Amino acid sequence: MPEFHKLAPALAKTFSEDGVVFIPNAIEQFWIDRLDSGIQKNVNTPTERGRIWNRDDQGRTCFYDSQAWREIAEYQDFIENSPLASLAAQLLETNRVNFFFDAVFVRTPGAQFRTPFHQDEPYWSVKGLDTCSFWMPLVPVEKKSALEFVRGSHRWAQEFRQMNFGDLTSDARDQRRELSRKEYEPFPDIEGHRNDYDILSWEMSPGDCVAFNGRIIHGGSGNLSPGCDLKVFNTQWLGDDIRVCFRGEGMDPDHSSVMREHDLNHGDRIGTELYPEFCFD
Ligand SMILES: O=C(O)CCC(=O)C(=O)O
Repeated sequence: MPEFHKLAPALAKTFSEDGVVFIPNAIEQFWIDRLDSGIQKNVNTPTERGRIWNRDDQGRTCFYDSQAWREIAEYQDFIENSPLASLAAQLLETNRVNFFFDAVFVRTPGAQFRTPFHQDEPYWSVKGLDTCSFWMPLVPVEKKSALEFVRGSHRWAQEFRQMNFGDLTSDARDQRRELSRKEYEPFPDIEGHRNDYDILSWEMSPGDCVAFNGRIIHGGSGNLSPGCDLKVFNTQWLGDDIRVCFRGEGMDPDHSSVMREHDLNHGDRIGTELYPEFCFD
């Protein structure tokens, strides 16, 4: 049974309106230490999905891996027993959430690489508004190095052309196709017109997390001061309106094969042992 961490109800309203909330002291030190040891294992022995997202000319890197939770006991323990499931359920104002997947972003000291602005849910094998992701640093983060969010953008109606991360990482697994029959809006140039947008970010300490909707525009992180590294453990959770969605553009992570093996097809409600369910009655 996961721990329950009671949130002030006002946070769910802010989450719904802004698409993002900062939750100080969400996680106890016990979990930070546990995840820290999990990340160490993960970096030393990446899964087949692990990759260096960016390496600069000084050898500083940003490592990415995902869906390692069944292989790394510390991650599995955290997902099944930490208060995160309860936080997701409260923010999504439901009593039932499913775990979707984990991801880690590990930058070496001084790494400057910033993740381009994007939305997450358009890349996924599911569709819907009821999603909640947690960006959780295991080390202190200066505001200039934290993930940034465009307030309220999860509710914008446009369907934007998302970044092809394959152009950035030269990794085939990051490739995204362009669908000729689909009309996309050009992705807004947030970085070039920062003053035109309401951009939120927070200075953070280990134990704090930022919860955000999978449709909110977000990016940044990196820009680390000399000597500062950044280790982030990230989890994604799914709520009531989420349905399986196989997308022609390509998916990351692409769960279509494993979903089909578990009899989950386009349009189905999420479930099965692939996506464990947590109920809070
Ligand atoms: O930490 C980062 O650089 C990127 C994080 C991100 O885009 C995400 O968690 O969805």
